[in-house]
Amino acid sequence: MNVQSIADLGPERRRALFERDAGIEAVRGDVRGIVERVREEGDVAVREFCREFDDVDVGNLEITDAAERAHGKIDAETREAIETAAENIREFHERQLPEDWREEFDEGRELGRRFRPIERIGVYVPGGAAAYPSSALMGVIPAKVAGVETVCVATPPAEEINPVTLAAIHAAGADEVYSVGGAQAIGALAYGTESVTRVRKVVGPGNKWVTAAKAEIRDDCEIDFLAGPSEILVIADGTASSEFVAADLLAQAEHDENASVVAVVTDEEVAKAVVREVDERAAERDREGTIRGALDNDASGVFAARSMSEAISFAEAYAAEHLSIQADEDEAILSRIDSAGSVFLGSHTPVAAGDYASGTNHVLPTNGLAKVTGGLSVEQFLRASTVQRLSPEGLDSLSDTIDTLARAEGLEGHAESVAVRVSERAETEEER
Ligand code: HSO
Ligand code: ZN
Repeated sequence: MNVQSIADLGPERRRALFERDAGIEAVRGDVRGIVERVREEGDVAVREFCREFDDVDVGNLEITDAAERAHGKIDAETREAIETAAENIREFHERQLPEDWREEFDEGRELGRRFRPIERIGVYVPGGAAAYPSSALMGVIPAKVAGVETVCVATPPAEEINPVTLAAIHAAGADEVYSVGGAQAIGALAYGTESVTRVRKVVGPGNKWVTAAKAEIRDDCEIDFLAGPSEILVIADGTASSEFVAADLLAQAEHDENASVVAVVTDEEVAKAVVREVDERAAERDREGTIRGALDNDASGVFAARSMSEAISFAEAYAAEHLSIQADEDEAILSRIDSAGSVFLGSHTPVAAGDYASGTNHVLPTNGLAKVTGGLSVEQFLRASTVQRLSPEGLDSLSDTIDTLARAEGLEGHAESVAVRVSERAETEEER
């Protein structure tokens, strides 16, 4: 890696950086076939795909009991770490619960909102090479906090499914657990099979097949959003520790060779030190291959900014999944940025803290989606109804407005539904 100046970036590089693509389009065709077969053939197709892709003959698809047992099987230290993380995640998400409200706006015009949980939710928990027990906590806990009655988890089958993943699924409070992964899992959750009752919404991260399958089902079943490979953008100035910045880049780079890891630095010396540090440390890591892949892709790099304003414009255009600000005036910088999935302020706030344990959610918008959405939250598991009540006076004072607009739309019936009430009231008043 070299330090590159933002001023020198050509249009192609800018496109790679600012119009990132999860690479899901390439697998859409194959995934469509899988989802359709699951929809038509149910369990038979699910079992066949488990054999083909996971090399496992699954017996019972439902493994809820196994998840319960796994909790007792893992070591005490891991169980405690799961509990601590779960507690922090629960606390943060409880804070997000909205309250029902009703308020009189003008006399006789009472309006409000009421929130009700979605009944059945499907949470995908990645397994296999990338087993993420932490993602089980991030998907299931907010749903349970929202009051979802049945949270179904799907996780890939294996000769022996990672017991820590199973234990985390159980600790998070999942109600049903299924041993099915990939696109076939998303199809089963969205359309149901003999063993899996269909859900109303599917959430959670996954590889490109899982993500493509979510894109495939979204006309028939709600989804959270399409979450692609990890991203981090660090804004750093001359006060930043190059060692810390490099460590954060390396951490997200180890997820996936398609991860996008970026530092934008206003101090030339710090920028050079970050590059040096990243190169040296990468060589010492077990996952060096994946890390190098991520560092070398066109959506990654260490960039020199001529001013903090230039760095901020870059970060705003990039709209990172994770934005880390390791600079003197971090709060002032943050106040100038609107687009970021999750923000990490100061040099003692590594992204890994949010990945696991501080309490915020790690299922976050990637590929610039932070321009339009935030990460997984309690609200995603709720639907809001509006409620209203008008008194006779309240309706009276709106009647002219409604009448004029209804007639402008040529909808006489609408106007009349108001008029019958207003005239009835006028008559009873006359009689008195
Ligand atoms: N950084 C990942 C989440 C994760 N990290 C899971 C560790 N385990 C995407 O936000
Ligand atoms: Zn991570």
